[in-house]
Amino acid sequence: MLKIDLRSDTVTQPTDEMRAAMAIAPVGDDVYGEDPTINELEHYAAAVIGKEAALFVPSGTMGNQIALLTHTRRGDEVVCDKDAHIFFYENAGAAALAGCQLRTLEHCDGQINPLDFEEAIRKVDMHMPRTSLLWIENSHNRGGGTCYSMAQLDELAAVAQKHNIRIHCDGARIFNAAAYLKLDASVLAAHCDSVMFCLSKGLCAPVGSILAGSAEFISRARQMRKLLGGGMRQAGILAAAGIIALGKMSARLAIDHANAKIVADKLAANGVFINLAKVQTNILLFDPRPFYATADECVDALRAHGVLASAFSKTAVRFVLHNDINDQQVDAVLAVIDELFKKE
Ligand code: TLP
Repeated sequence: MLKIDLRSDTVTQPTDEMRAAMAIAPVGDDVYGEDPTINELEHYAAAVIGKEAALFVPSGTMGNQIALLTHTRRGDEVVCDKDAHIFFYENAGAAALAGCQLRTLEHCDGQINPLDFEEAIRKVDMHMPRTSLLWIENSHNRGGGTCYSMAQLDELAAVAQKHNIRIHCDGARIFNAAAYLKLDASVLAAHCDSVMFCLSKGLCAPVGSILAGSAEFISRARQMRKLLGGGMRQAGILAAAGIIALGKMSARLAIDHANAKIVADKLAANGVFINLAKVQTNILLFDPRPFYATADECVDALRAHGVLASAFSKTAVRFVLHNDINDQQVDAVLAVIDELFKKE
């Protein structure tokens, strides 16, 4: 039976080259700082993203939580948008671990308006928390893979600077944003005091993410990683795949974006409600009504035809294109769309 997995780019398999590199990677105890492959990945990642230092962490979630723990004090307020991964999918870690309150703002396709941000900043008052961090997500997952433009980032950064607030970028898919905007990822990260990006999504590494920032920030972050139990030992085996992910896999992300557009155009042509302007990267969201009453029903029908997708809300289905979806599989998805979304 056909099985095409569009649930997420987290499902990608490591490439043969990654597996070969993993088999021969020199390793050591990373908690002692002695894993040469992890050290190489961290130096390389810092250079690619344009920061002084970087830290290899087991997951994007841990990278985000370490960033919060490192930037904030208990009782601080962190401004993010109301669909941010940190708010939606991290088990209230901001409250449970860092003791922070998230101030969630409305957004436009995942992007926070600088005026809304400025309005949300607390004045100095004994009754109020300190606003210490602006949290942005680029590309934006629940926004549908949408990206901040450089002009939007410039404006947000100007407000943050004026109020002495630091910026963290959840850049789980920052290389997708960079490919869409035709900019270097380091340019997109330039205004941010810290950035997290995932090696294990569109870049296909089996495990791991990077947290990057100033040398001082990363030295404190290293301690927070240990606090959370994320100090790994001979994990150079994983970092070896990460080096290939970083060096070779971002150049092909445009293929996933082109495939996402092909699938989105087909959905639109069949009368499915999808905002084509929002299909910028490898994620697409669509509303399956009136063909299916709910996203869950649509996901079930797709699964019965061999296509796996995610229900993102009651009325939003998510497809994610990635390296393991080739041209034939894209064609097969188009055929399933023809079968399941028929105009009367
Ligand atoms: N996103 C996953 C799910 O958690 C929803 C997915 O399938 O898209 N930031 C962003 C923007 C993410 O999309 C994700 C994962 C993370 C952080 C967390 O990364 P991991 O899964 O490595 O902890």
